[in-house]
Amino acid sequence: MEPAELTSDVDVLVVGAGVTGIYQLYRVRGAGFSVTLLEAGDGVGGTWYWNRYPGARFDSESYTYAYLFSRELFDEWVWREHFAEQPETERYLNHVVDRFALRDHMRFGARVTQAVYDEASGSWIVDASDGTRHRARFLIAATGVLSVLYFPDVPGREDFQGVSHHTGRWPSTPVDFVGKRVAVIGTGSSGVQVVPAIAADVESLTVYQRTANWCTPLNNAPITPDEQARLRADFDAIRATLDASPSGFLHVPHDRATFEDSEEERRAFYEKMWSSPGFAKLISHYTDLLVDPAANAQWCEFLVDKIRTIVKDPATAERLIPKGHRFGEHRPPFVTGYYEVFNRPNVSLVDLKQTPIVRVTSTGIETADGVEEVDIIVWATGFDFGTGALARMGIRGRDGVALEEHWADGPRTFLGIQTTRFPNFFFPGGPHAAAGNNPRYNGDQADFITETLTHVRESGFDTIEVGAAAEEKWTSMVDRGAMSPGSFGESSYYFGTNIPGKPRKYLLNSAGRPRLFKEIARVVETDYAAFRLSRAPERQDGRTPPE
Ligand code: NA7
Repeated sequence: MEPAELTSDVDVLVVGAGVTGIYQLYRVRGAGFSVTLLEAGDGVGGTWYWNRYPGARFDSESYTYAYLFSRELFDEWVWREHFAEQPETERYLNHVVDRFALRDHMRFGARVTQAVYDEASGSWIVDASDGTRHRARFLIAATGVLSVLYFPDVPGREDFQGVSHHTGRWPSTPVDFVGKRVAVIGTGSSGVQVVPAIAADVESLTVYQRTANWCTPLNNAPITPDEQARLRADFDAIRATLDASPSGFLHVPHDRATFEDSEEERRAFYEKMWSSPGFAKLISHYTDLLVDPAANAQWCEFLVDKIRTIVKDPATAERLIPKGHRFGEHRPPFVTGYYEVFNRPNVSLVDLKQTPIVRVTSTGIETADGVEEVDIIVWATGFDFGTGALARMGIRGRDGVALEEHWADGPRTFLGIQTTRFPNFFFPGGPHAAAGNNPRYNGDQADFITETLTHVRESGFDTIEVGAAAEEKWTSMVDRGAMSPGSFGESSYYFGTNIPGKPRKYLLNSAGRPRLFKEIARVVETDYAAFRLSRAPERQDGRTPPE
């Protein structure tokens, strides 16, 4: 295929200017490749560009989520809070892009509509919604796991005449909540952030909850000048810890199991956990929290007490208590004043298991209990996780095979970065990435992809494609790991269960970073034996491509 007119003809095309795409661009530039980055939005940030709803913030510590590749960058950026709000994160990512002169390589408002592998030249032809066409030897989709919105198929959604936004496509002009009647649908990590952030402004707030979650306090705080100084002094140690941590956090694992402690000690420990920051409640918890149902139940009992103590109306408290799933079975949301909000006279909770939504009308939401008239609907109903964006980009590999067909029964990958039949195509931060602090794991993948591209170039080849055996081994390792007791449960969206018709396959890799590191080391030791490297037919010069 010969493109009519190319806007860019480069070594590498990166898709997505989120945390992973920015870093990938930085790395491949540093390795001397020419590169274009296409971004659908009008600015950088990816998740942190689109999810600008009130209350959106990190639940990984700001300085552990941030880039660690430059000490100067780490030193000069002053995070205001341990868990930064979206505007601060967006500012930070813009700062990084400008500081490292990456913006000139980026094209905004350019959503990839099609990416076709051209076998003869061993390159990708990529079309974007702004009418541009690009050719690149390597295509790297850093399109994120939470970028395709999910709207439930509720009758009448389009009929609503008021203001309506999904948390994952929040407008850049502020939404005025003051004095408005508001419905929030969905109580995952996004819903429980937005609810307390707007409760004081609105006239009324109705929260539509289908599944109650085990919410625990985020325990955010400003970073004091002393802490700022310590962070800077400890940069090397922080980086070393984060580079080695299985989940990419600084939290220190605990060394005791639940029933090794007396009831009194346990209670004190649970209080300590309740007051601990973010993911410490998973990582620094008793070692058996996620593997021993009895241990998990003890902690849940403690949380039930907390909910009943905080929420004054017993009926509301009961509805907020999760039923039928243990702590850690779903992605735990971390909250600031969420349960407390239900003590406000203007906030009410609808349990959709009792009274499901019948339809959205032009003026509100109808359940079996009648119509609740509202001015604003906030859809906090989640995303087509993991594979959503990749399956919608029109990616066509060898022999025109569509990625979404290749993955019709669920994703198949090696290292969560490549799949067979799609040479020179990589997807850091996509399906089969680890659970944990995303930038750390995705950064590992982006690093390895950069080394791989360099290896291909230095070996005089044009194309690289993972072999079927490596893909099968990695994919079955992921599928087996999904059944391990420490994994998220099958009812979590990490299995695609929130999307009707989506194959029920685990979309994370519960073996995490240690397994990734091990396999990368093996790839390097075996001189990339897991992959097939070749010369593009157009460039073979009569030489036989290596087997
Ligand atoms: P989530 O965690 O997928 O939450 C989506 C919420 O929307 C969840 O409460 C769902 O209830 C609810 N939902 C989904 N479909 C419906 C219907 N049909 N009716 C009512 N409610 C529904 O997405 P978030 O945006 O909150 O968080 C995504 C990630 O962002 C999070 O994991 C962090 O990594 C950051 P359900 O539980 O399915 O019953």
